Amino acid sequence: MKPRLPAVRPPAFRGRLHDARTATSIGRWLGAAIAVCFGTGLISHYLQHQPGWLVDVLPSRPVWGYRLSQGLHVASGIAAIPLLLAKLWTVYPRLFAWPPVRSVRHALERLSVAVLVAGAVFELFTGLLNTVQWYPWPFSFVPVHFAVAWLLAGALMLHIAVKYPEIKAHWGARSPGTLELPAADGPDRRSLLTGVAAAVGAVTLTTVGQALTPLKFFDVLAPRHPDYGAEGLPVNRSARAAGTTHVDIAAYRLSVMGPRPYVLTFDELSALTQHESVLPIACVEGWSKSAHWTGVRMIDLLRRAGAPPDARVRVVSLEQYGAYRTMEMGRDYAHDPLTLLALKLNGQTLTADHGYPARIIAPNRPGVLQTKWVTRLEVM
Ligand SMILES: Nc1nc2c(c(=O)[nH]1)N[C@H]1C(S)=C(S)[C@@H](COP(=O)(O)O)O[C@H]1N2
Ligand SMILES: [Mo]
Repeated sequence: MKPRLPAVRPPAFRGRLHDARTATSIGRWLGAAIAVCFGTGLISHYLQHQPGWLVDVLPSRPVWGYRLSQGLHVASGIAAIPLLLAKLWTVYPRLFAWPPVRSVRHALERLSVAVLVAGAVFELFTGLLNTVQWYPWPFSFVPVHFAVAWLLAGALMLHIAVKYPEIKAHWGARSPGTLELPAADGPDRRSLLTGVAAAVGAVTLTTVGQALTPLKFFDVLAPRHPDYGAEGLPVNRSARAAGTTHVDIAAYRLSVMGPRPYVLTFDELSALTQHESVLPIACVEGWSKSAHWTGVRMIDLLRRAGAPPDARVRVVSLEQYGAYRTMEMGRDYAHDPLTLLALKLNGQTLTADHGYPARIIAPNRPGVLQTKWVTRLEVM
């Protein structure tokens, strides 16, 4: 005998694919992806927009920290897209539930779902477009993406709380005691879940190589490929866009302001003790690549200016306009022996696109703070 269908389910949605068990199966993976995305998003936000009280606490190690965290942020966000679509497809018959509001709990549930769906769609959409640096909206991406992330996190907690009884009933591999559902999973559910897993695998495999270089061969869909760019390293803001294509090297000066300020020509800078660091550029947009950098240690430049051991430093670029022409470094970063004012990349003089004549490279740092075309350091 067929189990009786609940009255709220219209006849068109008879299959098991729209039931609470399927919703739970997909929901826990979606929830996990959102949790990873949220956590790594917070890390990214606070590393890039360091609030005053954090500046001197943020660690410059591990060197690969930001690369891992931002790689996970973008990968979990991309994986969440097919998961969200599958989840919405699974639960959409509930949109037509009648009556629309049955109780206070039900009203709360529907409200949280509305915020949840809108927030999730907004975050994944704006995040995805940000990876291709396309901003077809009138607001600024970072503060809005950040604010809606909190809204989404709140709505998700509420949703989990409201749905807790159903989630609990359907969590296990088999759910004995749930009358609505027979113990065995039909091939329809298994096919759906396999299809969703395949979709997640496919979008992950074809994009994750932008940060996880051993998989770069499969990187056919990500906006960047780790190997395409001058000196085998992608370029975000080009010298042409920044107006720094033709730096007159005879006129170039590095000024270091501090208790004992000084000015160096490019030749004098090149004559200082050179050090090597192997560090990645890890762009907030998701691509990342490690490279071999040669240059003068920041700590040596600061000591020479008589900077105290807990000094921060402000870095100024030759670039005239642009959001990233200046940047500040906390104590840990400024005094990390791996932090360089780099003059060479992979053994060759920097190209204009990579920041000729001199650029910052520091460990565990978002790409946007790896300032190019550096002309001034200010001890703070
Ligand atoms: N002066 C300046 N430096 C900059 C930028 C910029 O716009 N202006 N962009 C940053 C960003 S977003 C990234 S990801 C890195 C990329 O470095 P690359 O182009 O050498 O790979 O440079 C950073 N340095
Ligand atoms: Mo970047």
